[in-house]
Amino acid sequence: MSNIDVVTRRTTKTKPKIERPKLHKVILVNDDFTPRDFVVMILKAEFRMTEEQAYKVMLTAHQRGVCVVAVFTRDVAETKATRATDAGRAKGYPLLFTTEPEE
Ligand code: TYC
Repeated sequence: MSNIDVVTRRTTKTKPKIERPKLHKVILVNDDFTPRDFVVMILKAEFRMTEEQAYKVMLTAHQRGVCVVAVFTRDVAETKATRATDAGRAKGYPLLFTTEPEE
């Protein structure tokens, strides 16, 4: 290719916009019926918490009404909240985990 053939192309560079997926909180809701030990057991099993972490989260929900358990992408948060709520329901407890998007 000789120099005379060299053409200048206009290139429009579009910067790919990679958005961070919004994180969602899993929230533990207090009730008057689910045994404390059962709440701790579910927190350990579903959210991979230590006994100490799970106890603190359970106690915060017990005293304040709700406690943020952890944050995940929406799918993971919803799946974990549903599984944990269903585990309570299977034993006849009204244990409830909800999700909400982080600001
Ligand atoms: N309040 C329950 C009790 O006194 C224990 C409990 C704690 C239940 C937290 C739910 O999210 C909860 N047995």
